[in-house]
Amino acid sequence: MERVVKKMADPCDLNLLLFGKTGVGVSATANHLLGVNEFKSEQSLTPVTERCQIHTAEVSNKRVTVVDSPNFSSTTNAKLTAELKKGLSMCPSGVHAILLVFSLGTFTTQDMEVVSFFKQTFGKNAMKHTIIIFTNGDRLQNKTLEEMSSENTELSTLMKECGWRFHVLNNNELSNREQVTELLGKIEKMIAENLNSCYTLLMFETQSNVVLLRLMKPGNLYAVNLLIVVFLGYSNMSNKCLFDVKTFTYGCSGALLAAVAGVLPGVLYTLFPIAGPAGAVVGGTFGAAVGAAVDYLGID
Ligand SMILES: Nc1nc2c(ncn2[C@@H]2O[C@H](COP(=O)(O)OP(=O)(O)OP(=O)(O)O)[C@@H](O)[C@H]2O)c(=O)[nH]1
Ligand SMILES: [Mg+2]
Repeated sequence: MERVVKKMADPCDLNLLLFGKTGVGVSATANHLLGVNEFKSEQSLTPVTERCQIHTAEVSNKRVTVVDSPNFSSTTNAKLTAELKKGLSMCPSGVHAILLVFSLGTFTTQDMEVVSFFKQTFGKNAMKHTIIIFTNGDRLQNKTLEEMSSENTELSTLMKECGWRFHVLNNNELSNREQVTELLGKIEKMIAENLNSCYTLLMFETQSNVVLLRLMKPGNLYAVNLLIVVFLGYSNMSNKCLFDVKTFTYGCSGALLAAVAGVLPGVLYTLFPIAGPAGAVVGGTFGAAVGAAVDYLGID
């Protein structure tokens, strides 16, 4: 069962994590929120932000801490996940809100990839802490955001999952602090609904483990086990320099026996369904190691 730790923070503190596709204005939003120029933000054909960066400033009588992150598509998913862990560890009590940033006007295939990466990496728990930010508010023109989002199923689904919490920002209009005050109001409303709980590094890591466990599906583990068995048969055959079916079968049988021995405790412990195949893999590997040692020592 997933452990959800609710951490309380000083009500005057506000921790925010910003994340989005590269170039949509994540760092510009971070600067705009804090009224600073701490996060490098510029028009560029290559990603500008490469590491998570934290900065705290006082905004509307609150100590607001913002973590800017390297954005989706600027690195591999594994590296990005590791960097996001570092970012979350910068706020030990967790973040009150995740601001998921998109740019108004277009919603491309890459934006959809951001959405699926976000859902998979941050997990369901993150949704109640998420507010969607649309930058380039200067491009909204005559349509309402509801009208625009209804044109794209993925976007409207995401907005629904985030409880229709969104905010439009024009980062070019820095003198208009009203936009920031309004956003802080939305964040505070969400925090109250979440009883001041935070999205924590633990939740993020638990989600990463869930993704890892999905890869360890019983089917995958049995396939790995089969490979080990065949490999031991082959290595037994080549070690003995006897390239015949009998020697190959002996090798396979050794690994198979060890695999069965490994699978039994797993199957008995039925509460954990991957324990059976995982036991087979461990058993098979052990069988392979013993087989190799026996061959190496010349025992027949
Ligand atoms: N017109 C307009 N430009 C914006 C807005 N927000 C950001 N920009 C511009 O978009 C460009 C990219 O902004 P960044 O903040 O560097 O974008 P980022 O998402 O942090 O990008 P990387 O760090 O490179 O991944 C900059 O030139 C910003 O001035 C906005 O609301 N309106
Ligand atoms: Mg940036």
